[in-house]
Amino acid sequence: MAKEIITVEGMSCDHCKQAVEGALTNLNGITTAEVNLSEGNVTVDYDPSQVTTNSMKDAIEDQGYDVK
Ligand SMILES: [Cu+2]
Repeated sequence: MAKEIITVEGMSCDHCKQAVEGALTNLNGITTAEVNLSEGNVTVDYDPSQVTTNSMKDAIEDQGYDVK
């Protein structure tokens, strides 16, 4: 398993948190995704053989947020 912290712009409330966490945990290979609203990032635990960080970024951007 690997861990990645992704900086996400535009998350402001609990709805944003749920949207980003939900989009990520829907991807195969992601065990947990936890948004930190005050820091503007999401910490993801994942299996690198099943999912790439690019797929995570696409999933976040599909929800309308910008990934740094
Ligand atoms: Cu929001």
